[in-house]
Amino acid sequence: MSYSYKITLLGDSAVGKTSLIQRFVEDTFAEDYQPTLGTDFYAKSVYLPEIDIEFNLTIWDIAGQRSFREHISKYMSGSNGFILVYDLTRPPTLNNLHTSWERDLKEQVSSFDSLILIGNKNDLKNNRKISLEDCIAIEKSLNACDHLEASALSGDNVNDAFKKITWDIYKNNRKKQLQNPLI
Ligand code: G3D
Ligand code: MG
Repeated sequence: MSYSYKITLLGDSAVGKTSLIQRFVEDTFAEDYQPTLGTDFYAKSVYLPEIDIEFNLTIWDIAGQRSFREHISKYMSGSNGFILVYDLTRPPTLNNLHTSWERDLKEQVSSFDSLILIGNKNDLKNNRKISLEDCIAIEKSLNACDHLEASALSGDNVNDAFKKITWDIYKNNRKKQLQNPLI
């Protein structure tokens, strides 16, 4: 049996969405910043040894600029999971997850299986401006399955974040199927 999931990354411009995807998909980090225009998507499979299953992931990278926001519902629909990304050195990017991106999600996506939070750029230890308490408060209010601090630059926690959300989607899908075997 093969499993295919769509995972979409959301968050403000320049928090590192494209960099996280590139680290995960190609294990590279590009210094030259090319803002994402519109939408890109990538494919990568991930193997979870605990359950001996390989998952085919399609990962969608959506531009953070406000001008694209009204068009994004069609890209977000059908996503099994969302990765909400903020920048540990810029507090407004965390608050915007709560006030702006979460609102878009609620308005535009009827249902999804999992949501995880990534605080990116944890390599910039001296520039960190967000406390752990603030992150945990937002994690709770968004009802996220987990919250990870990661770095696309060093690679820290990047694979783990994608594996965790894959596992959580799988688990929640199984739960739904057991509750309603006709799905
Ligand atoms: P976006 O797709 O969310 O808009 P990008 O963000 O992936 O394009 O990254 C925006 C900027 O942040 C880029 O820098 C990129 O190199 C940097 N960046 C992304 N991830 C990390 C990280 O983990 N650590 C550090 N230190 N920088 C990161 P520039 O300078 O090109 O704007
Ligand atoms: Mg981008």
